[in-house]
Amino acid sequence: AKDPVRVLVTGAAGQIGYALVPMIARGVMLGADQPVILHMLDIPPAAEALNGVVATTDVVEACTGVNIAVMVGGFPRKEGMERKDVMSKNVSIYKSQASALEKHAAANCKVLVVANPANTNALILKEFAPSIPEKNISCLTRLDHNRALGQISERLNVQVSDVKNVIIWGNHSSTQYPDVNHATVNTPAGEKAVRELVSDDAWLNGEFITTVQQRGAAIIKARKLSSALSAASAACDHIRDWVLGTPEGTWVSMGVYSDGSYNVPAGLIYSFPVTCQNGEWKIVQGLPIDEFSRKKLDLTAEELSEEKALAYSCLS
Ligand code: NAX
Repeated sequence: AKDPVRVLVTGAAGQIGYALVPMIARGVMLGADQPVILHMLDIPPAAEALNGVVATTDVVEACTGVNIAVMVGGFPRKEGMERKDVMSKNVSIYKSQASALEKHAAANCKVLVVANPANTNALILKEFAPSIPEKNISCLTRLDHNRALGQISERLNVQVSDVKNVIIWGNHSSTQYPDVNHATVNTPAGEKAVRELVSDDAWLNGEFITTVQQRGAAIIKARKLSSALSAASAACDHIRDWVLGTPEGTWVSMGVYSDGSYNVPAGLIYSFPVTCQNGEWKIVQGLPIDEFSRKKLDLTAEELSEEKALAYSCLS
C-alpha cells in the first residue's frame, strides 16, 4: 500500500473547504488508491463550524508534516468589494502562514493558493517561506481554465473533454486573458483548431473573453457567495495534474513564479500554460503571441505588478 500523503486545507470551515475536503477524502485529488491524512485549519470564530469537519485552529499543528497545502483560508471578497480592498488583511494572513509552512511542512511540500487575491497571496507566501522552492508555490487559475473550456464546448455543442489547450494568462482577476488561439477540439475528423470551428472572431475576441473574466463576479452577484463546488473541483484538478502529470499533448493553466517567459516580468506569480511530469510543472514554450494577445498579457502583468507593490506597502 502507498504511504499516506498529508494534505492541509486552510479555510476548511468555509464554503470551498466544505466542498473540497470530501473530494480529497474520496480520492478526487490524488487518486482512489492514495491514502490521505487531512489537516484542516480555520480560525477561532469558525471553530464551531469546524467541529462539523474535525480539525484545528492551531496553525502549527495544521502545517506540521504536510506534503500538500491548499490555502483556501483568507478574507474573501464580498459583493461590491474590489480585490484591492482585501489586500492588507490577506497579506498578514499569508505572511504568518508562510512562516508556519516554512518551519513545519514536509520537505518538498507543494502549495496551492486559492484565496484571493490568489496570485499575490502566493507571492507573499513565497517571499516569507524562502526555504520552500519557488517551483512548489502556485495559485489557482484552473477554475478560469475550466470555464474557458466550458464556454467553447457549449458554443460548439461538443463534450468539454474534447476541448483542450485553452490558456489563462496572468492574474486570477478580471484582467486575466483567456486565450483560445492554440486551443483545439477533438472531432470525428481529427483535431481541429477552435479558431477554425468557431468562425466568429467577434465572439472569440469579445464576449467569450469577458464572460470568462467576469464569471466569478457574476456568481457572487447571483449567489451572494463565490463559487464553491467548481472551485473545489478545480483545486483537485490542479493538484492531480501537478502530482500525477498532464496527458501527452495537453497543457493546463497554473499560476506560477514567472521566469520571464513570454516577456512576462520575472518575480510575479502569473498564470501560464504548463505541462506537468514527475511532480514538476514546466511552462509551455514557443507559442506565437499575436499583437492582440500581447497587449492582454501585458495588461494583466501590469495589474499584478501594481498588486505586488500594494502588497509590499501593506507590509511596512
Ligand atoms: P468562505 O468565507 O466561505 O471561507 C473562508 C474560510 O477561511 C472561512 O471559514 C474563514 O473562517 C477561514 N479563514 C479566514 N482566515 C483564516 C486564516 N487566517 N486561517 C485559516 N482559515 C481562515 O470563503 P470561500 O467561498 O470558501 O472562498 C475562499 C477563498 O477562495 C476566497 O478568498 C475567495 O475569494 C477565493 N476564491 C478563489 C477562486 C480561484 O479560482 N482562485 C475561485 C473561488 C473563490 O472565489
